[in-house]
Amino acid sequence: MNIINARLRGKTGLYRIQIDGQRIGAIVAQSAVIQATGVTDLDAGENLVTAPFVEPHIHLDAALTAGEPKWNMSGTLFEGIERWSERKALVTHEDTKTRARKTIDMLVDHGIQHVRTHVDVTDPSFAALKAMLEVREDTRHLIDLQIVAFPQEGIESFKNGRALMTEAVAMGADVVGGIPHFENTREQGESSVKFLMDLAERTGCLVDVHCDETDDPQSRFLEVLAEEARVREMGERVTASHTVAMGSYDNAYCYKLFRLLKRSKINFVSCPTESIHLQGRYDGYPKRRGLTRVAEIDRAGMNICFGQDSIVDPWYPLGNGNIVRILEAGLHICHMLGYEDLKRALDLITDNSARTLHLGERYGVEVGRPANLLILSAPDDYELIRSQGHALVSIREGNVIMQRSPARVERLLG
Ligand code: 17E
Ligand code: FE2
Repeated sequence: MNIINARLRGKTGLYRIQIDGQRIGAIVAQSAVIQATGVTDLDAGENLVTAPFVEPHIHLDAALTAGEPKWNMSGTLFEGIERWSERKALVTHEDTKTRARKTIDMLVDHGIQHVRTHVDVTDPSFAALKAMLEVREDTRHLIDLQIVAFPQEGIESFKNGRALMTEAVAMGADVVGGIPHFENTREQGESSVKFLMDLAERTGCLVDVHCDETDDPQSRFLEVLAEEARVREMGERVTASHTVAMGSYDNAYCYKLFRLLKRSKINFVSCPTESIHLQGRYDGYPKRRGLTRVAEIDRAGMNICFGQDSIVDPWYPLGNGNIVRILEAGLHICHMLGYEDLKRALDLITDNSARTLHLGERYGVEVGRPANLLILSAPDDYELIRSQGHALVSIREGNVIMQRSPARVERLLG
């Protein structure tokens, strides 16, 4: 199979991408637009062909539970955790699998093929984790799923938290999580980070910590995580999610912090729609945006990407799987609508996210890599955002797994 008349990010002109079985066999420059020949060609129509979109941060175990049994009325993270704790008591194996599968379908419909999901393991029954380990296998033909052992109610401040984390990794979680800002004391927050880094180092897991997801400028567990990563030389395998307290740090502290962050080589995930909704809730006016310093992290040469976090759960009532919507919102909220940012905006939901997930050579439009590709509805990053475009075709290991027909509008008067 060939994809013809394709534009590639960072390159000029048109290309033919030859797919040999499950791999990209060749990428050949075309001198002009060519005609498709039957079923062997997919015509990109002079639009972008990219590697799949990535969802680097979502909670599939909680998806589609908003309002069950009660709605989050304050819109805060902390009420979300309370509401989820009530819903968690009702979680079953089948309920989790059904909701996760529905949500994965939404992601696939928007061109996502790589997903990192946090799964709450502060539950001695491990009902959600057991279900999600099955979902990881059941959906391999659609997505690569990384499972984070996520201690929603704390490692130190939840009963047997350390043992639950250790057991979750032994059961097959890929990534070690944490939530230091939610632990009862600062000491517990610090010791939880040291514990989870030990666990990851011992088991070879990646690390992704919900870190400083609060407007409290005193929440400074990011420096602990970064220093642990630096000393152990694990930074490229470590991710700090949210870090929204950084939006409230003063510049003097942040200047010093950035030196450590750069040396640590850790990755960052921001969930802009979630954070603009959950944070700033204890402010009057002026009201903080409650996001991390996305543009500044990017400008400093560090790796940052965007995630959706929630789809219709106790923390966020909306969401439909469309990561381009998150990108558009994030660019607005983070003051990143400058031309230079728009030109390369897709980095934030493709290459940067793939680096966060440590996908290495399993990802990218390069000869020899898996034929996991999207045909988009626009010729470049800027136009995809402006037109609120979509992935029109999603190809996985050489097979078309999703095709979207663009909406057709009829003008009745000129
Ligand atoms: N849990 C948490 O601690 N923070 C979040 N943003 C979500 C779940 C969605
Ligand atoms: Fe999260």
